[in-house]
Amino acid sequence: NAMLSWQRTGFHFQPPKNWMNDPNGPLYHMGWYHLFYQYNPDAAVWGNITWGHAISKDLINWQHLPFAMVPDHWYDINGVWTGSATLLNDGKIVMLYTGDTDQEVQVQNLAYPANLSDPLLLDWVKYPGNPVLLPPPGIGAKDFRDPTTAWFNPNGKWRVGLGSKVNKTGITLVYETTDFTSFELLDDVMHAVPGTGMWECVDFYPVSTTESNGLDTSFNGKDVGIGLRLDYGKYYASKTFYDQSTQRRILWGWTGETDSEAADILKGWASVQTIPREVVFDKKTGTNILQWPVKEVEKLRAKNTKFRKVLLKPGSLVPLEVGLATQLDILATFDIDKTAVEAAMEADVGYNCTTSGGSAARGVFGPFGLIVVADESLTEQTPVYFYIAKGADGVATTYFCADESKSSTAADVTKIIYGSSVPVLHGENFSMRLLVDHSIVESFAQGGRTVITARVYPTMAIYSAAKVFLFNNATGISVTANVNVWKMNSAQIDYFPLGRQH
Ligand code: DQQ
Repeated sequence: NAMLSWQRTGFHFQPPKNWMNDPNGPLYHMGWYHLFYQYNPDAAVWGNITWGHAISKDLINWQHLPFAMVPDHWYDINGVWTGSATLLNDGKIVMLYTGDTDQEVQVQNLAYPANLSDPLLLDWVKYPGNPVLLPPPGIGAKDFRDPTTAWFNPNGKWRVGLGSKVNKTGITLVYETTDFTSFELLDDVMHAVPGTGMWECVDFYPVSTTESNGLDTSFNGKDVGIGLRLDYGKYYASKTFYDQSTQRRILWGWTGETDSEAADILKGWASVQTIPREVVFDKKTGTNILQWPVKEVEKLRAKNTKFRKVLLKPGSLVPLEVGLATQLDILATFDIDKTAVEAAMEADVGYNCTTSGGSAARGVFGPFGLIVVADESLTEQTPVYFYIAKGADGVATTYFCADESKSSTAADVTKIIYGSSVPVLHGENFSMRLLVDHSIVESFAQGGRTVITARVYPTMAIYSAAKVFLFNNATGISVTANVNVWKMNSAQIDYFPLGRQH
């Protein structure tokens, strides 16, 4: 079926077939990036969870290796669940992960590479004394999972965070250890939020507020805690690691399918990982972090087409001739006189991407942006756009949205209009970057201050029928657009034992 085979991505990380979920234990070792992931070897739905394993020199081209860990002990027989790697000061690597036991109790287990001098880290040993942690008193047997990377505390001990809940309050438990086999639970939780339920895949890491490099997890600095959301779209169970070779903090995230399970079974696979993102603090706003696709993805950029100073009058739609538009990297900037807009505009209170009518609902100052994965007639289309609204306080707020509502004519697909506000500072134009890869669209506004990952399942806008447009549905402003479109080559994916020959 052409429609289903079109959905498979060209440059996002996917196993050859079957179900994948959370990224696990990412790390860099002896010249190789390692990614482990939750995997079902037997089907395109969740189950039999095993650790898939792949390596890369550049975070983009991958070699799949044999499974790192399979459910084969009483303490993980119902699944080798999510975990994280910690690089110790003596160069050793420890992996803590959650096992679902024969009694379906969530416990924490320790594993380590059999041979640290193997750059591929092919063989993993499960510690004979597993499990190393059982649910503590007061914590439910099914509410205790996903250990973080450990960080070195000034008291000379390692600390590990774990997601849990008490009643409906999501919490992060913290344990202290020196040897990763015996642990002591600290009296205080790290963080708790009533009403959020079970916290899965907690990730805890420092971000420098003064430097642009990433920080090792054990970096000890001042707490400036901010409550931000990483991605407003389909994005879950994310996990970072510190890449010591380039001094970057790199973020992985799992993007599941939003079509039906029956469709996943038909196509034989489910889920992708987002393009790894570098995470830095946004010194300009002082409030946001910036997420940006790692620069290595730019190696896949092929034919480039530029569109300069395209004037978009109110209500305009401009096709961008780029040829095959199924794998793209798009940079677009939009210029309007924002100060004049702010002065002129009436209050437009309560805009909300999800509930305000999507790209078709016209306001005075938006929406304007790009339309991707669209057929010629725009029966199927995925617009990604800005919308400027003025609050009751008189302050103009810019929203960044991705509208899936017309992304597919198929009925068995979830179609959401995603988005949130994004800071646009004085003197900045409006900018967005889109990574389009068949059924996934990752969108970054203002250098990565607000990010949205969407999944799209077109039935008509596939292969050469997929097009790109510029649009301006604002009634009150003209917008000038500058667009740079690259066609993206596919990543190179090798399967074991090819990877051994390196
Ligand atoms: N996925 C894992 C769990 C984790 C959940 C099981 C989050 O460890 O809590 O596959 O997607």
